[in-house]
Amino acid sequence: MGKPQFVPLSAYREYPLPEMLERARNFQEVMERRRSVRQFSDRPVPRKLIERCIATAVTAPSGANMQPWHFVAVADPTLKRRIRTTAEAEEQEFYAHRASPEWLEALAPLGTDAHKPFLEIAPWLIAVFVQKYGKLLDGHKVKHYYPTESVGLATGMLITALHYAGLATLTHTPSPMGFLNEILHRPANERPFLLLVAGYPAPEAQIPKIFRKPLDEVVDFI
Ligand code: IYR
Repeated sequence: MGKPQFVPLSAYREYPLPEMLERARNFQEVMERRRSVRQFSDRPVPRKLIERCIATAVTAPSGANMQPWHFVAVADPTLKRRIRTTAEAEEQEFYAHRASPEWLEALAPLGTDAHKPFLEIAPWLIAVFVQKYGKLLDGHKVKHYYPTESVGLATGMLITALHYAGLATLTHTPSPMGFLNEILHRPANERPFLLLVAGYPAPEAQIPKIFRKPLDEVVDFI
């Protein structure tokens, strides 16, 4: 069994309370400007920017610190085209047959359909995978704890990092997504979690007129 080892919490920084409130307010203002975007520009985004945002995502907490995630950042046009073609075929099935009437009704205000040109236009598609279990070099399996929750946390931080840097994103879940393992050559212990589309928004980008629930509806202080 690994013995715990401890080091001082030297990276923690305390701020005076007024400064904390100011920081929290400023960050709220930044995050309130985040919206999912479905019309992207083809303007290139350098790899180093995506890499930095992924480096932020992997600071997320994870069950037993197993870090059960894998990210594949795709800029290659041939791969993006394959992903688009395959995703659109699945989405056509989804919209025509698989989705329940109730689901289609819930999606109606978003104005989505099976047409996904952004999968080819946006400069980056970041496929996020959950490792259901880990694999040692000798092939032994390592149990992962709360892998889905952990990858959800990392993905939230990735979306935040990309937005904070100044990029637009779309959290995209073509269903089912198993084809991503095949196209991106990911092993059987990994399950696609979602596809994050990232880039500049198209100058003419429009977003659905939808609203966030008011805070008092989603929070109780007791
Ligand atoms: N995957 C489909 C449908 C879809 C599902 C949910 I849940 C959304 O929030 C949005 C869309 C699509 O991408 O069109």
